Amino acid sequence: MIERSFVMLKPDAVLRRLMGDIINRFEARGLKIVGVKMLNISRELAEEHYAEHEQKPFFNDLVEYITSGSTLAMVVEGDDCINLIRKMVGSTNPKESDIGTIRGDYALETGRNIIHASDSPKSAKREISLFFDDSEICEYKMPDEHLVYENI
Ligand code: IDP
Ligand code: MG
Repeated sequence: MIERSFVMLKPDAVLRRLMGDIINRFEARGLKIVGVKMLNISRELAEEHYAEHEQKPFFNDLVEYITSGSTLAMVVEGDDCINLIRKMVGSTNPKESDIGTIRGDYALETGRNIIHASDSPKSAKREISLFFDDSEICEYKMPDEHLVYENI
Protein backbone atom coordinates (compact mmCIF):
# COMPACT_ATOMS: atom_id res chain seq x y z
CA MET A 1 0.00 0.00 0.00
CA ILE A 2 1.30 3.45 -0.86
CA GLU A 3 2.05 5.30 2.37
CA ARG A 4 3.51 8.64 3.38
CA SER A 5 6.01 9.02 6.20
CA PHE A 6 7.26 12.09 8.01
CA VAL A 7 11.06 12.30 8.05
CA MET A 8 13.08 15.02 9.73
CA LEU A 9 16.80 15.61 9.48
CA LYS A 10 17.79 16.94 12.89
CA PRO A 11 20.06 20.00 13.37
CA ASP A 12 23.26 17.93 13.55
CA ALA A 13 22.52 16.35 10.14
CA VAL A 14 22.07 19.83 8.64
CA LEU A 15 25.24 21.22 10.26
CA ARG A 16 27.26 18.15 9.26
CA ARG A 17 26.19 18.62 5.60
CA LEU A 18 24.56 15.19 5.49
CA MET A 19 21.26 16.35 3.95
CA GLY A 20 22.19 15.39 0.39
CA ASP A 21 23.54 11.96 1.33
CA ILE A 22 20.46 11.11 3.34
CA ILE A 23 17.94 12.38 0.79
CA ASN A 24 19.84 10.47 -1.88
CA ARG A 25 19.33 7.20 -0.01
CA PHE A 26 15.55 7.64 -0.12
CA GLU A 27 15.59 8.66 -3.79
CA ALA A 28 17.95 5.85 -4.78
CA ARG A 29 15.68 3.33 -3.03
CA GLY A 30 12.81 4.39 -5.30
CA LEU A 31 10.92 6.47 -2.75
CA LYS A 32 9.36 9.78 -3.75
CA ILE A 33 9.95 13.05 -1.89
CA VAL A 34 6.55 14.80 -2.01
CA GLY A 35 7.22 17.54 0.52
CA VAL A 36 10.37 19.20 1.80
CA LYS A 37 11.30 22.32 3.71
CA MET A 38 13.85 23.64 6.14
CA LEU A 39 12.64 25.15 9.37
CA ASN A 40 13.73 26.21 12.82
CA ILE A 41 11.33 24.33 15.06
CA SER A 42 9.74 26.30 17.87
CA ARG A 43 9.76 24.92 21.40
CA GLU A 44 5.96 24.51 21.17
CA LEU A 45 6.14 22.50 17.96
CA ALA A 46 8.99 20.33 19.31
CA GLU A 47 7.01 19.59 22.48
CA GLU A 48 3.92 18.75 20.45
CA HIS A 49 5.86 16.55 18.01
CA TYR A 50 7.48 14.61 20.87
CA ALA A 51 4.45 14.71 23.19
CA GLU A 52 4.60 10.92 23.71
CA HIS A 53 7.96 11.41 25.48
CA GLU A 54 6.83 14.22 27.78
CA GLN A 55 7.39 12.21 30.95
CA LYS A 56 10.75 10.77 29.92
CA PRO A 57 13.93 11.96 31.64
CA PHE A 58 15.47 12.91 28.28
CA PHE A 59 12.50 15.03 27.16
CA ASN A 60 14.05 18.41 27.91
CA ASP A 61 17.37 17.51 26.27
CA LEU A 62 15.47 16.20 23.26
CA VAL A 63 13.53 19.45 22.86
CA GLU A 64 16.77 21.45 23.28
CA TYR A 65 18.50 19.28 20.66
CA ILE A 66 15.73 19.56 18.11
CA THR A 67 15.36 23.33 18.55
CA SER A 68 19.12 23.99 18.59
CA GLY A 69 19.35 24.72 14.87
CA SER A 70 17.74 24.31 11.48
CA THR A 71 16.06 21.08 10.50
CA LEU A 72 14.93 19.64 7.18
CA ALA A 73 11.42 18.21 7.22
CA MET A 74 10.20 15.85 4.53
CA VAL A 75 7.21 13.84 3.45
CA VAL A 76 8.34 10.66 1.72
CA GLU A 77 5.99 8.44 -0.26
CA GLY A 78 6.25 4.83 -1.37
CA ASP A 79 4.93 1.29 -1.00
CA ASP A 80 4.85 0.31 2.69
CA CYS A 81 7.39 3.08 3.23
CA ILE A 82 6.73 3.76 6.93
CA ASN A 83 8.34 0.52 8.12
CA LEU A 84 10.85 0.55 5.31
CA ILE A 85 12.14 3.98 6.27
CA ARG A 86 12.40 2.96 9.94
CA LYS A 87 14.62 0.09 8.76
CA MET A 88 16.70 2.46 6.64
CA VAL A 89 17.06 4.80 9.66
CA GLY A 90 18.20 2.09 12.10
CA SER A 91 17.87 1.69 15.87
CA THR A 92 17.30 4.68 18.14
CA ASN A 93 20.71 4.07 19.69
CA PRO A 94 23.18 4.37 16.79
CA LYS A 95 25.60 2.03 18.53
CA GLU A 96 22.98 -0.68 18.03
CA SER A 97 22.07 0.37 14.49
CA ASP A 98 23.11 -1.99 11.73
CA ILE A 99 25.90 -0.84 9.43
CA GLY A 100 24.28 0.39 6.23
CA THR A 101 21.48 2.18 8.06
CA ILE A 102 21.52 5.97 8.26
CA ARG A 103 22.20 6.06 12.00
CA GLY A 104 24.53 3.06 11.70
CA ASP A 105 26.63 4.90 9.13
CA TYR A 106 26.54 8.48 10.37
CA ALA A 107 25.83 8.63 14.12
CA LEU A 108 27.23 7.46 17.44
CA GLU A 109 24.88 8.59 20.19
CA THR A 110 21.15 8.38 20.92
CA GLY A 111 21.07 12.07 21.79
CA ARG A 112 22.65 12.94 18.40
CA ASN A 113 21.03 10.39 16.14
CA ILE A 114 20.53 12.84 13.21
CA ILE A 115 17.13 11.75 11.88
CA HIS A 116 13.50 11.20 12.84
CA ALA A 117 11.05 8.96 10.98
CA SER A 118 7.41 8.13 11.75
CA ASP A 119 6.91 4.80 13.51
CA SER A 120 3.35 3.96 12.38
CA PRO A 121 0.64 5.11 9.96
CA LYS A 122 -1.08 6.93 12.82
CA SER A 123 2.10 8.83 13.80
CA ALA A 124 2.84 9.59 10.16
CA LYS A 125 -0.57 11.19 9.66
CA ARG A 126 -0.26 13.21 12.86
CA GLU A 127 3.31 14.34 12.19
CA ILE A 128 2.73 15.25 8.53
CA SER A 129 -0.22 17.44 9.48
CA LEU A 130 1.81 19.04 12.27
CA PHE A 131 4.55 20.14 9.87
CA PHE A 132 2.91 20.44 6.44
CA ASP A 133 -0.17 22.07 4.97
CA ASP A 134 -1.90 20.05 2.25
CA SER A 135 -0.84 22.76 -0.21
CA GLU A 136 2.82 22.00 0.56
CA ILE A 137 2.55 18.40 -0.63
CA CYS A 138 3.40 17.89 -4.31
CA GLU A 139 1.86 15.05 -6.25
CA TYR A 140 3.72 13.86 -9.32
CA LYS A 141 4.47 10.68 -11.20
CA MET A 142 8.02 9.33 -11.35
CA PRO A 143 8.85 8.54 -15.00
CA ASP A 144 10.53 5.27 -13.94
CA GLU A 145 7.72 4.07 -11.67
CA HIS A 146 7.34 0.97 -13.88
CA LEU A 147 11.01 0.17 -13.22
CA VAL A 148 10.69 0.59 -9.46
CA TYR A 149 7.34 -1.21 -9.14
CA GLU A 150 6.51 -4.52 -10.78
CA ASN A 151 2.78 -4.06 -11.20
CA ILE A 152 2.35 -0.52 -12.47
P1 IDP B 1 13.09 7.07 17.50
O1 IDP B 1 13.61 8.42 17.06
O2 IDP B 1 14.01 5.97 17.05
O3 IDP B 1 11.66 6.84 17.12
P2 IDP B 1 12.16 7.46 20.23
O4 IDP B 1 12.19 6.41 21.29
O5 IDP B 1 10.83 7.84 19.65
O6 IDP B 1 13.19 7.02 19.08
O7 IDP B 1 12.84 8.75 20.85
C1 IDP B 1 12.76 9.99 20.18
C2 IDP B 1 14.12 10.64 20.20
O8 IDP B 1 14.44 10.96 21.55
C3 IDP B 1 15.27 9.76 19.74
O9 IDP B 1 15.43 9.75 18.33
C4 IDP B 1 16.45 10.42 20.43
O10 IDP B 1 16.86 11.61 19.73
C5 IDP B 1 15.84 10.83 21.76
N1 IDP B 1 16.04 9.82 22.80
C6 IDP B 1 15.38 8.64 22.95
N2 IDP B 1 15.82 7.95 24.01
C7 IDP B 1 16.80 8.71 24.55
C8 IDP B 1 17.66 8.54 25.68
O11 IDP B 1 17.61 7.54 26.41
N3 IDP B 1 18.58 9.55 25.90
C9 IDP B 1 18.64 10.67 25.12
N4 IDP B 1 17.84 10.86 24.06
C10 IDP B 1 16.94 9.91 23.78
MG1 MG C 1 9.91 7.75 17.81
